[in-house]
Amino acid sequence: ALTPGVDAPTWPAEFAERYRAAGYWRGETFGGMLRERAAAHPDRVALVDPAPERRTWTYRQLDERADRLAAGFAARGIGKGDRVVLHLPNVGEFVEVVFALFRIGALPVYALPAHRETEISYFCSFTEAVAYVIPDRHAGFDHRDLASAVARKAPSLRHVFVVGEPGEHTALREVARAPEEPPAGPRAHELAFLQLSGGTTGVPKLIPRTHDDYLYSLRGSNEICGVGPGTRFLVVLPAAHNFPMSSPGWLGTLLAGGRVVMCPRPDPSTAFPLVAREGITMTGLVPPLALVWTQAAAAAREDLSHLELVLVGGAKYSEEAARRLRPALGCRLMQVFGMAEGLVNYTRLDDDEETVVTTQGRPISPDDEIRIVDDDDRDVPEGEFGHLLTRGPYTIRGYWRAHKHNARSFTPDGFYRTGDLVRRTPGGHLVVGGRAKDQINRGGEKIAPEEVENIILAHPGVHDVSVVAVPDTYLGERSLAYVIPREGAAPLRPAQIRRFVRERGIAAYKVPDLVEFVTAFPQTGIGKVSKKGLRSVATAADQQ
Ligand code: J2J
Repeated sequence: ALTPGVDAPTWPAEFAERYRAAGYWRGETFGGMLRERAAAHPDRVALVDPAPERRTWTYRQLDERADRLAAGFAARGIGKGDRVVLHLPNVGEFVEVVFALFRIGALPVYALPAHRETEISYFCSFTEAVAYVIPDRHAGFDHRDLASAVARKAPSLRHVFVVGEPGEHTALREVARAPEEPPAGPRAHELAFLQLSGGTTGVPKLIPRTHDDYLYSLRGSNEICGVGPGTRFLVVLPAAHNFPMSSPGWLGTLLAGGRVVMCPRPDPSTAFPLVAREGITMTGLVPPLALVWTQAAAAAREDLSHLELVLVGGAKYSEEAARRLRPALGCRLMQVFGMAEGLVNYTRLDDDEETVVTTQGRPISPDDEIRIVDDDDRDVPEGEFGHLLTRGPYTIRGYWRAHKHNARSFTPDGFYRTGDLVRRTPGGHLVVGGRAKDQINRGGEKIAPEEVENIILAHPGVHDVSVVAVPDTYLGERSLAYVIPREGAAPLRPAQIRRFVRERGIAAYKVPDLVEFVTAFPQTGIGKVSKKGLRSVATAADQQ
């Protein structure tokens, strides 16, 4: 399960050789990386968890903690290649557990805090996970009950580890034990973890990333963003998401020997005091949050002067909003257009203001291959919009155990079909101009309409449903479910559909924002529902 190529396509040998020769892939693992950092500067603070009372980990303490937890996991039979679904909010234990799993070569599967029974059961069953790691309660929700329900459904699950009070499960604090002989860790070309795709299909796809490829993207990101030992990075977005993890994120900061500070909630009233108290220099935000921070900064009494750089990405950031960020927060702005599948683009620190506010940056690597093509995979004329295809030293060649889907998401020569529509400026920067994939980008949170449609279709009063994006001034997009009621069924109200979806146990951001009842969907030539048609109907309605 660990070797790329078995459960997912990997880079052909000639590419791997090239990436090694270029010095991108250095044969380093995450476990080894932390060991080196701890040897180089053992007493420097690596990690701060400010809530409820402030806890810190030096590099040596984090390294020792990872060893002890790794020993405890190994003693419970968790070994190389095993999958472990990690469902923790922004707490220090997130980092401890991840490095413990890296040490033994078990693969974290990064669930988002918002995920609920539908998603978690799927991750546990599909990956045949042996363990599931949760907080006791978070944001008013008891994860222990969720874990009990999931354990009944996923036969592979042998352990539930709880940060806090364990209930009927195992307390994470009981797991650590003195390390005996160090376990044979993973090799750098093997998988490090499974990241989640935003998704366009009924179930989320899993993204297999290796130590080699991910560490390269971190090194590249650190150089571009100027991350160093003095960096203090605030993890505002969920730590499990690829953006705050790697662009340059908490992993990039640890690689550079800097300090990671966990932010329990993203609102300015929580984050600004932390920025001031912890002397935060860098963070990453999605556009709606950047807007909230920009507005709140005017009235803020906290000292935000340590903040040097804010990265904004995950969804399209409007030019007007981008122009206001720097004056309001007194720091520099960098736009980032990335994806968990690999390719990450940044504007650069030496780009002029126009480039920073009007483009989404250019790739990390000179070996990131970019193609911009029409519907028939032919290159469009330079400067015109087209589909973005990419291949490179940290972009996957296929999803994990999804061979059929891979044939559609990748070209025969290994380019990933991002589903994004972009154009390239004369300066080589990309401008995102929309999307061809069937996905809703709700302020950076991705929704696969098919997943929500499948749930709504289970409602007895529903004949058919189509979920589409509608424009929204704050979030960029919201979701709208067009529902065709079943003939003869009792009349439905929108709230009933929304409640039905919520009660199925799904992430709250996937519950349709709006529900409308219709008698038919717009049709395309071949008689299939036209999502594009539905979107334009919705847009027109929105503008009335
Ligand atoms: C427009 N669309 C964007 C942007 C992502 C860094 C930053 C973001 C992600 C991420 C990430 C966008 N403007 N600036 O992993 O490391 C949309 C595109 C893209 C999809 C990927 C990172 N930045 N997007 O958002 O895997 O549609 O990663 O294909 O969640 O988000 O989503 P995701």
